[in-house]
Amino acid sequence: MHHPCVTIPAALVEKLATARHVVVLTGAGVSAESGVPTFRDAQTGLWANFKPEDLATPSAFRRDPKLVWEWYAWRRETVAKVAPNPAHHALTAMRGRFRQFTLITQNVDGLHQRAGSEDVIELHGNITRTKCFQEDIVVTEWPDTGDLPPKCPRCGGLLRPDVVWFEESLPEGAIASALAASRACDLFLSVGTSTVVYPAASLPLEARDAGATIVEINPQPTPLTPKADFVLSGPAGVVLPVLLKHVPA
Ligand code: BJW
Repeated sequence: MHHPCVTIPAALVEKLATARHVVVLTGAGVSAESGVPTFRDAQTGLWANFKPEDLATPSAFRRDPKLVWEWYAWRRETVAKVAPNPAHHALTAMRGRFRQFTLITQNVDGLHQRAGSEDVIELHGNITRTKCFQEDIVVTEWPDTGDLPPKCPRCGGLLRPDVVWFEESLPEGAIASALAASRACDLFLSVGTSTVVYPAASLPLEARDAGATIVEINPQPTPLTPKADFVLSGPAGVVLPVLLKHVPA
């Protein structure tokens, strides 16, 4: 897909030709063109009156586990119905073109993997997995008792999605590898993320402090924008395929 409005600056083309380790951090914007609503977009339909910030927390789950479970069930259905878009596919294709390539995502939708990306670092978990709220272990099967949320087959605790809520820590291995890659890369792409949620938002800053070139791909400005070396303002599904064309095969 070519888009006449996207021009890649010559200095970035040069950087793409010489970069040895590229890190990409993605956020909800990368899945927007697949039809997955972003986090800070107004929600629609049934969920229009709820703010994600008020649902994606342990206290929300304690207060009203059924509500939170049903919100995730609804989102799980959306994710199952949609497909990866040209942004996901461009990132999958990019991998083999650099000596080292690290794909880090804040998304829980698994669309990078469905587009064929391997070794994706998932910072905020995956909505298709379920774990026990009590024991914090992944559960793959449970008896259908009609309870919502369903109960843990081991301990009877409530089941919840295996995602990272506010105030919870990120999976240790995931954030450690993400941080190490960000500090070691020479080119860092921040794609479709508002860069307001920490610690994920610190990754481009760490990369920048370590001397990497920072590229932001987003139709809207973010707190990272003034700190980026290049800003490609547009939808990821349009910009990334154009960018890919400038990466030597
Ligand atoms: C497009 C597009 C297109 C649209 N193409 N782009 C330091 C400072 C301040 C606060 C903190 C701090 N450290 C920790 C905190 C607290 C908190 C935090 O960051 N709060 C801030 C909001 C103030 N962080 C945490 O609590 C984290 N845990 C933690 O730090 O543990 C230690 C601790 C323990 C005890 C107490 C306190 C701390 C955990 C954060 C977990 C975040 N979880 C969520 C939910 C996941 C599950 C689920 O999906 O339900 O993760 S929140 C939500 O935000 C989700 C996302 O991954 C994350 C980031 O959002 P993202 O992806 O950037 O989406 P949007 O919607 O914000 O933006 C979309 C962007 O796309 C926009 O810019 C659009 O313009 C753009 N766009 N169309 C390209 N076509």
